[in-house]
Amino acid sequence: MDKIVFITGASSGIGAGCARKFASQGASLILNARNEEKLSALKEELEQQYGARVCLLPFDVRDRKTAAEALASLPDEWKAIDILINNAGLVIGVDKEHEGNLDEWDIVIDTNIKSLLAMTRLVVPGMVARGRGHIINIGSIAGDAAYAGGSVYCATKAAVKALSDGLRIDLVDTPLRVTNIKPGLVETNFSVVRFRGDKDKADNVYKGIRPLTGDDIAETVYFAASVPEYMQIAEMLVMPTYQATGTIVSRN
Ligand code: 8X3
Repeated sequence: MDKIVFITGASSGIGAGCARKFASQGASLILNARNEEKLSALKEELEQQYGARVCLLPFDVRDRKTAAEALASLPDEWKAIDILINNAGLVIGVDKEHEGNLDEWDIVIDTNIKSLLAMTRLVVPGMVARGRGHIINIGSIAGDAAYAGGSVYCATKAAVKALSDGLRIDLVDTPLRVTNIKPGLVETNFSVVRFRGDKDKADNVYKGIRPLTGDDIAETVYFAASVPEYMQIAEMLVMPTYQATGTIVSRN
């Protein structure tokens, strides 16, 4: 795949899985995350393992000004981004809507919604001008229906669905494509952050079920990116076999 792929939140989980998958298929990668050390290690791995071309853009996606400056600073040969994977996202806590911490929710809302929107706003005009591009948003099964302890997170992922659908409408007269990938139970650092670092509680989320991995989701992202240009995968809901909805899971 001879494309330039820009991935936010690329230092671990689904983002790192996507980096590996796209690198293995010959894509050139612009990798973003806050953790510069992890990004550098991933760059080295991708260069050694796949001979991939990798450019690092470490910044916090919530920092709009730095994001704009970082993208503007890209060398010319990296500017024509073909695929934007809006992956950076998180949740903190499982509090009830009327009891939770507004400052934590600011972080969740700012990252999952406003940063995704900002990256879209920064990257998509160039795609429109070039007449090619694909925006792949990492939504969630949580965007389909609210569940206990997930109110704000579910709302942000419902927003990702609306932003994906809205962008698809806005781009309907262009060759650009928009995809919303909605993972169910995927074992990454996600639950550790949700439970504020409590590894035991995080492990419990995946107890008695074989969860998906970041690499599994990366396969679906790559599939959406590699179907013929006349085809647009609008959405994909992807979950373990023993999961039926955001809350119905068969464990043994
Ligand atoms: C993460 C999946 O099951 O925690 O988006 O809602 S879940």
